[in-house]
Amino acid sequence: MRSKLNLRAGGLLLALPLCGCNGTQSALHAEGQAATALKGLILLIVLVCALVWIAVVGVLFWALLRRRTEFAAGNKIHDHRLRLAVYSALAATAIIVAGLTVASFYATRALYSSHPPDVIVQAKAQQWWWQFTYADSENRPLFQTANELHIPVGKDVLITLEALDVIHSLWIPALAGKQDMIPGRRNEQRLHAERQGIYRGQCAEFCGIQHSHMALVVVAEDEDDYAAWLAEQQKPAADPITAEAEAGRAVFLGKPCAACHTIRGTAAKGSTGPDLTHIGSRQTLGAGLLPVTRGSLAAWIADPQTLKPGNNMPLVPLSSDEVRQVSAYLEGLR
Ligand code: HEC
Ligand SMILES: [Cu+2]
Repeated sequence: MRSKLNLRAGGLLLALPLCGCNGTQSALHAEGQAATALKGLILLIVLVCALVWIAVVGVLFWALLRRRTEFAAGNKIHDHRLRLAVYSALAATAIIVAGLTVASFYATRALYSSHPPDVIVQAKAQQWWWQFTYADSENRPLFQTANELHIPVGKDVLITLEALDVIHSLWIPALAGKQDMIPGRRNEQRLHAERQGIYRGQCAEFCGIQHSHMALVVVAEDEDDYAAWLAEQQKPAADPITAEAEAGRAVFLGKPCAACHTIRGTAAKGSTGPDLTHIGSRQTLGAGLLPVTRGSLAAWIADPQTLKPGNNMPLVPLSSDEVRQVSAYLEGLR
């Protein structure tokens, strides 16, 4: 009974890694140029190592079986045959290592492109969210957003990477390799999505208590959808259309919220937290923590420290009416 249970538990444990393979965040579901090059390299190395393993284990068994019969016959292995075997193994090792080195050189080269990019985004990582600034072709900032990237399919996107506090790392496995974001240093990442889709990325360098809740969404869309999104995002915030949302705006502007958050077109010009100008159009809040809905906005505003303990937004005491009004206002910011 016990061993059966153990077996089952073992089976479950073995199956656990498979849960990670559902596509939106998997290096094995490559949908970007860089990710495709990396996937080829991963599969090549796994294949070669598997063949080497099979060969080594095969020789081991052969030796074990042979030893008995040889012993029985009182034979000794001839010196020159032993030497030949050792030299061939050395040569095979050198060839395999050199071959994999060349393969990884070419795969790495495919990650960098010297083309001028079609889109430039400046990314700043901080505990525990991503700030994205879209820029024009001269790298002049157009607008800011957070935790969600939109990119046009088939175009070259350059992301400049900075970190404001500790080391973070940007990793969108289905699109590209991983690149560190280091305070005081500028790194770069190229994205080139081959297919439309929504991909998930994740901070890949342990950066503190909420590291696991530092995710991002990447929406790869066709050129028209991308252009429409870009145009919407550049606009200032929509005016509230209900009395409740109108009251919510007044609460937001009258409370410390406005000191930490920017809502373009209003007096809120803070920069400690994410730009909320179009928060209602984003898929998630809290860097992938919850989907954006009226309810999750209210829950977040009422108590951000229970939903994402230790994050840098303090609890701002509001009455339940105020929470309702502010969440109505923010949900309307599409
Ligand atoms: C001391 C600065 C500060 C104050 C005050 C503050 N916030 Fe925040 N806020 C933050 C930070 C930092 C985050 C990002 C937290 C994270 O995801 O780790 C955030 C996140 C948010 C988000 C989620 C945004 C996103 O894209 O994920 C919303 C919505 C929000 N704040 C609304 C408010 C409202 C409403 C108030 C006032 C009641 C307020 N904030 C007060 C700093 C602040
Ligand atoms: Cu991080």
